Amino acid sequence: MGRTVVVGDVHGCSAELRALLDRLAFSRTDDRLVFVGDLIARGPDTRGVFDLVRETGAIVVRGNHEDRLLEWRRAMLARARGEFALPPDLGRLHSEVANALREEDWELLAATPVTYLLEEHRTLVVHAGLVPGIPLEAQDPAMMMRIRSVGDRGEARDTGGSTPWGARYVGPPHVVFGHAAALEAQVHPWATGIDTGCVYGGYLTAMVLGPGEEPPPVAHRRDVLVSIPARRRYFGGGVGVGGRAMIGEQVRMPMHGPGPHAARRRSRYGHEELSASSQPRRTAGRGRG
Ligand SMILES: [Mn+2]
Repeated sequence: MGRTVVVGDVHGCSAELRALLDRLAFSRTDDRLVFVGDLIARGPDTRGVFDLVRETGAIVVRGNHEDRLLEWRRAMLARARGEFALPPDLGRLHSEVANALREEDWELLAATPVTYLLEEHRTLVVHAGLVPGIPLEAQDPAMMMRIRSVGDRGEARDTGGSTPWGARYVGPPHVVFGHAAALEAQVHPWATGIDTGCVYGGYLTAMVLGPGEEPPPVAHRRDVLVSIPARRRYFGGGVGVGGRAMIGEQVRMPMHGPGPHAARRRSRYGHEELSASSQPRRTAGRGRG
């Protein structure tokens, strides 16, 4: 068995996904690929991402975007059978995705689990996160695809807040998640958020673990993270330039590329990645995922 590569929210950014796998010299025979979900929508090439998932035999954990499409699909199929069903209003963006998906894409989506346990790494992959203090088997799947923060009394919130859920969570297992986009990975003692906003012009980030390796302590967590910059901004979610992570927040920056926030250092893989020192701490943006 080779490495395990867990990839953050792709949102149709197939070119960046290919570039990331190339940079890792990903081996389709030896390495294992896992996605945190939200493969689809907002970006340019959802179909190309599905093709890559099939080519690599990857595991896909269900994101809130996939969940919404599946809910729509279930209702439409029920209607076709003459049953009463109210499909959710998909909106233009998701309607385009729904129309672009092929039968094999739907089958792949329908088979996605809400969580995936990587036993050898003592790590759980989930799209958005867990409610701290609640056993895994008692977690609400809908919230596991949507949680961002916890309130003063520890209650789960699907909006950004001052306390990211990961800051309160105590494992094991370690949790790798996406959904809450920010230019820098979220690094907590027992959780790592790897949605670095590729579709918003940020980065596509992966956690790369060797055989049997567990995510290292906070001080060394970034040693197992590899990021590549987006080729452009595909969706106006508001990644700030100049190092300000404003994804999905009120700040709107002019449309242009990855921008000057891209201070980098060399990782152990010899790749560019986000610099811990020159990036803002995770105080600002939590994306809409
Ligand atoms: Mn999401």
